[in-house]
Amino acid sequence: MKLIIAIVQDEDSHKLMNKLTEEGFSFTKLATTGGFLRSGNTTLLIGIEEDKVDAVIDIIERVCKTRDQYITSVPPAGGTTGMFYSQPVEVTIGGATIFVVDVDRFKKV
Ligand code: 2BA
Repeated sequence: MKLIIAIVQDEDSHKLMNKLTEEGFSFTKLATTGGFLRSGNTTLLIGIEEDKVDAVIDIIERVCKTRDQYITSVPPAGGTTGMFYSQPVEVTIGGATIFVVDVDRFKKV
């Protein structure tokens, strides 16, 4: 058993969840925040058999797009000071950041 942790952009999340559901995969959606941009993204936890990992990654690759975003500053986590750039900086976000981890034990009670 494997757990895929997929961090995707909010813009792609509905289409990805629809596609995973259509294909019969179970998952949990978490509303998350990127540490660099401090803006919302979506993390999906997808528990699956090892032989299905590639199929899920294929779906994620097909659905999730890269997008360029210009930022002029990195918002502070909680205070009023942050890091400011004199020029807008372009960052390319996504398609998706994917971790595949082993699951020692999986049990539903
Ligand atoms: P954020 O941390 O908000 O990062 C958004 C985008 O900003 C990143 O896109 C990358 O292009 C850029 N970026 C991130 N850190 C940077 C830095 N120190 N300097 C310059 N540019 C930087 P992605 O790489 O596609 O990442 C999208 C989201 O995936 C991230 O949002 C974060 O939530 C997650 N992520 C990426 N790598 C991760 C990792 N190693 N561990 C955990 N989460 C990760």
